[in-house]
Amino acid sequence: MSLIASDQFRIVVGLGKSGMSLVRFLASRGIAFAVADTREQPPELDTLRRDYPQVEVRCGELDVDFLCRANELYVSPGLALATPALQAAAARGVKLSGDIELFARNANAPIIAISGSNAKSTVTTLVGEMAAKAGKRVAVGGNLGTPALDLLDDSIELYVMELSSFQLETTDQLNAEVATVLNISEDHMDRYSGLPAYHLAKHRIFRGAHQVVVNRQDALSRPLPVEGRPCFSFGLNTPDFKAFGLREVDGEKYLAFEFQNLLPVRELKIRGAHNQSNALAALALGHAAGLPFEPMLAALREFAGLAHRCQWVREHNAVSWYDDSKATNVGAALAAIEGLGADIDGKLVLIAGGDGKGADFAALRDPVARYCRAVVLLGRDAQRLGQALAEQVPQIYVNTLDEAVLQCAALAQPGDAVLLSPACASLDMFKNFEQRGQLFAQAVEGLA
Ligand code: UMA
Ligand code: ADP
Repeated sequence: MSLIASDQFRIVVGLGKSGMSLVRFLASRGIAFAVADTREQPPELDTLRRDYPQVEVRCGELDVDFLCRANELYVSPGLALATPALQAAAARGVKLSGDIELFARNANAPIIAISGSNAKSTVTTLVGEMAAKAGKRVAVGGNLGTPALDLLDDSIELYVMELSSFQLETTDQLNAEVATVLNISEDHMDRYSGLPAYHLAKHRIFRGAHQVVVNRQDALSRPLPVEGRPCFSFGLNTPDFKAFGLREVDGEKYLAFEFQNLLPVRELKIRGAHNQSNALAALALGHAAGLPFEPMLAALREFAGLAHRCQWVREHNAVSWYDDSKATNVGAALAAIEGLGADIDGKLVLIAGGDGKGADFAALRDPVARYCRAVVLLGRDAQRLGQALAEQVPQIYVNTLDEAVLQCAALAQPGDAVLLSPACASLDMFKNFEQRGQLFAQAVEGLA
């Protein structure tokens, strides 16, 4: 492959899920490429060697001269663009791109594009189920589930894509039919210089979008050049024109569009104010994409929520236990504490901690003081988290999740709820947030 002119040669940087989807895509189109990964043993190495033995792979430290053999690098989301070798290649004229850019160039159906700090997976899944109910041939994926390029299929009528800031960094023109940033709060501060840089990455989702959906209650969700593009909004307050929100009639709260009541809130299976906001966001996105209300509302009535997102696990001694392991940042834990805290008669016993990704935990101080009976802290940033919550409520430090569950069982009183909502990533102690949630549920099931 070394003799191929550089203007026809690509290098896939990163050999995880996205990298492997790029390999399949490029190989299927007869495009010449090689692969590089900074890890000695990237996760898909065996698959690559088995299925594409002719493809050159370089593992370990990135070699700039090697990267400069390509005219374009497809960089995996897990690898920061600031990586010196990537910047050196870019300085020598190599274009940095990614799987979502390629996906957008090759998708032959409208795209609903969903980003935000929290609620992406919930809203993406909901919109996918709404579209399926409306009889559309729909593909759902991206940061959630199947990598974008593996979804490409000419028979698809609608793509519903969850996109992370990492994926958007390498995307120039998404050209979505409808795009949204559901909300913005601090996340991934170990990768960005601050909130503005993170915000900027997320807002690339609006490039070339035909319509936008904004969160009325989060100014940071609004793209600057909104003028001239159809725009729908969602929020928990009363809706006006082109807006989804909540209306109350005779003590009954409804999801509503403009002046029309659509569905009583009590018919939703998902709990908490944050989930009402998610339902409204999904309706706004589906409506903008032309889905009729009836099937969208049918999907909403059936949707019981995703695993590890404020998921009810068990009732034990009149205490309810919830797994919100997916709350990997402060904003998510905040929504869960406030949403669930306001919904129960008793108090919360909170399990939190893990890898804080450089976040500032101060925003948790007041809601914890208001809703929590005690906090049980574990993981790498347990001490830092405890200091931010200082003296608000009793703090108990533990080393394992099993220990945390035993402590909570002793602390909780009838009518209380125990909530695992860590405000931190899981990777310091677990394989991923799913494993953290599963081990929590196991320990809870095991309580005598
Ligand atoms: N890595 C290296 N060297 C490399 C390439 C990657 O050390 O050369 C490391 C990264 O730092 C990271 C890990 O390997 O810690 C995985 O990175 P990756 O880019 O290979 O990841 P993929 O397996 O391709 O998975 C990615 C998304 N992962 C990330 O953005 C970290 C998956 O989202 C996504 O489902 C998948 O593509 C398919 O599109 C996961 C995620 O955690 C769920 N996303 C973050 C989040 O939701 O907060 C953004
Ligand atoms: P994402 O894919 O963006 O991580 P998820 O739908 O998986 O979003 O939800 C992750 C966590 O975010 C949930 O566990 C919950 O704690 C929190 N969450 C859900 N909805 C909202 C919302 N509307 N605003 C803030 N946090 C939310």
